[in-house]
Amino acid sequence: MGVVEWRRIPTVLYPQEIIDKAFRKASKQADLVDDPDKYHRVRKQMTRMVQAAADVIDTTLLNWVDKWPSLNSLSKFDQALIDAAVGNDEYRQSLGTIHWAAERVRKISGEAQQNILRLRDIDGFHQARRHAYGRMVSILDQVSNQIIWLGEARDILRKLPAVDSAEPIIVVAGSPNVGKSALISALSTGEPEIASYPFTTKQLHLGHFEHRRRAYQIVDTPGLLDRPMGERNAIEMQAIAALEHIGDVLIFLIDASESGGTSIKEQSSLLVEVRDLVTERPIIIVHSKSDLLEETPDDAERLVSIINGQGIEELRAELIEIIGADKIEDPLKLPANWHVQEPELEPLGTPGEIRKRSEFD
Ligand SMILES: Nc1nc2c(ncn2[C@@H]2O[C@H](COP(=O)(O)OP(=O)(O)OP(=O)(O)O)[C@@H](O)[C@H]2O)c(=O)[nH]1
Ligand SMILES: [Mg+2]
Repeated sequence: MGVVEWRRIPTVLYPQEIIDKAFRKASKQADLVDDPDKYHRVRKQMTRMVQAAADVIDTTLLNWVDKWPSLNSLSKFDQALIDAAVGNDEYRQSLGTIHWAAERVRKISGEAQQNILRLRDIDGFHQARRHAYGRMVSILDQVSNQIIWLGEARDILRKLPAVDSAEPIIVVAGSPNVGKSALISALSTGEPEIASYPFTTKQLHLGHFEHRRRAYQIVDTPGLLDRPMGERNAIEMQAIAALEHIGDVLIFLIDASESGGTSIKEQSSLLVEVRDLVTERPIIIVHSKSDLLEETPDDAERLVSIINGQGIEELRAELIEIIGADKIEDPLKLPANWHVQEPELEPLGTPGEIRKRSEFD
């Protein structure tokens, strides 16, 4: 499971554009036919037109089906994001229908070519070609909704964050304006990428740093946790559920200066909600904007500031340590918390019984 390169997915043409492209190519192919005998020439031309048009349609459609990743091959996080963004059922169904259309068009072409072979008059050749074209257009009409869906989905999916689930991921959560994006910039080498979640108009940041050849990715959650869970719609819940599936560590950022506009009390209750949601990853609590704090809050274990750099390198070191400790160094060694069950052995019986049994073998 690597990173989904939505940006590499080819543009989706409109159904009419596919048809135009196919028929244009087919006419060019017909022009290339060179036979002094009209009967044979037209027969060859019509055969080539049908073949060429079907080839264009069929390869265009199958190329899409091919380039779009199969949902099952994706990380749970990507699946959850795609579900929230465009719907996994629609995704599967659209690709399936388009695959069906490609097969139909290929079949129509085969049938028409057979037909032309059997016919004995020039008018018949023309008619067979026209008939095949009509059937191809009708197939594309039938799947035009799916094709249009695919084009729109591509535009949405291209903006999703491209995280590589094979590399460590750090998620930064917290109330609005607490400094999530600023922290990601401070931890990142280079400018963070700008992406979006499908359910908020806010731009999210995806940064990374490297340590011992591993790329640590850091992604934030703008606009995802701005409201209490009870007030959310289904799509937003899905998005938040995606958080469950992502990341090795979650940083929960608290702005004790309250300069972001959310009271400490509200921030604490958000933390309780996040703890409920993210049960299988370590959550580390970090107090941001330490430069603005007049006194250190009692419960502040980690203080960071992007203004004077306080705590940033310490935080990075801690993240590396937490994630590194998770890694299984010896591939044969199981993690400490794994329960190894002794196999239940059948009683072997006495040596005498065993000997008797083996005599029958
Ligand atoms: N003084 C000070 N200001 C900070 C610090 N970190 C962030 N800020 C400021 O706080 C404001 C919000 O920072 P962002 O990084 O945009 O916060 P955010 O959590 O990403 O906000 P949303 O994405 O809108 O939820 C900005 O004006 C930052 O400049 C800090 O360490 N010290
Ligand atoms: Mg932000």
